[in-house]
Amino acid sequence: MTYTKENFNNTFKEKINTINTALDTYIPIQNEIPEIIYDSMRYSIFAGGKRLRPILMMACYEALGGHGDEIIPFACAIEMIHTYSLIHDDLPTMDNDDFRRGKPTNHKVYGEAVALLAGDALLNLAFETMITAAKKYPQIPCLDALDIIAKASGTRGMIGGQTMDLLSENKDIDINTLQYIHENKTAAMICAAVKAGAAMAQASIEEIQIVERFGYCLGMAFQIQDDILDVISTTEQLGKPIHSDIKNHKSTYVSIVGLEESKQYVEKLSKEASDALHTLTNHTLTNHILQENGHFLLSLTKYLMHRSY
Ligand code: GRG
Repeated sequence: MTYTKENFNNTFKEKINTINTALDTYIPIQNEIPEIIYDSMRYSIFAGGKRLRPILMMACYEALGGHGDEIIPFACAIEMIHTYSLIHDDLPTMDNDDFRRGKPTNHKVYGEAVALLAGDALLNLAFETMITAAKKYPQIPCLDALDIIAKASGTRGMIGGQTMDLLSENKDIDINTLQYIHENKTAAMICAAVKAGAAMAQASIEEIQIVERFGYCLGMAFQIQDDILDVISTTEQLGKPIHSDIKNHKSTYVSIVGLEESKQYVEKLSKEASDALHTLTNHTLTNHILQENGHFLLSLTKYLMHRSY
């Protein structure tokens, strides 16, 4: 099945609903003290993210033959880690942003100390959620997924990228340093999402390598598109202030190689991501359900390349 824009949007919304329903079960609503920490965690988790990483993980899992709800705790966990990183990134000690996902940032509502703890709590809850699932489903290679996600969110992944980003503020960095930042801060978690999905589906080493290539190219394209949107989009569309990179004295693809070259690079990376998926759909994904998920991933790649928020 090839996705029309309408079909794609509907399927995307269905997948968001699945994730949101599951996330709702993991964070207590009321009657558990201290209430403020749960309120603060829920505030950012349900502030309206695209759920890109969990959706990618689930689609890869299903495209490579995985079925059943075993993937759901891992998909929710990666969204918890992503949300923690956004809460911390917005803090005054980091980017000092007032809006995220179209709403006041966590620390603007709950104060810096609670926002910091809410981020910490989401990170802990992510690992607790995955460990509980690993104990429940001994027949699934859950530890592989845990390993992939732990590494990608650590110092050789997202935190490494964020640290280099901080060190690079107010400096003229070269393209290799920027490449390191983008690869680690953003692409690592996107790549981890698809790789963990493939690993849990017990994909072959060759399939995991193709999926990894797909995730890397998609993650880089996604971040460079983010650099572009910071320049050409609007605050209303993005749900956060534009020109934040300039405000924070950060180098981006646009500031280093210019807008046109950045757009061309996004196209090149998106094509490479799609080529990787074609390899999977043509040679590996043998039945209807697997192919359908492959086509969904192709449409998602196209959608991300043309996104305006
Ligand atoms: C603080 C440890 C730590 C890490 C921060 C992810 C990150 C690293 C910072 C967030 C700020 C930022 C611009 C990161 C680049 C990646 C990116 C574009 C994140 C936003 O992801 P989306 O668009 O957000 O998937 P939603 O809100 O849709 O979930």
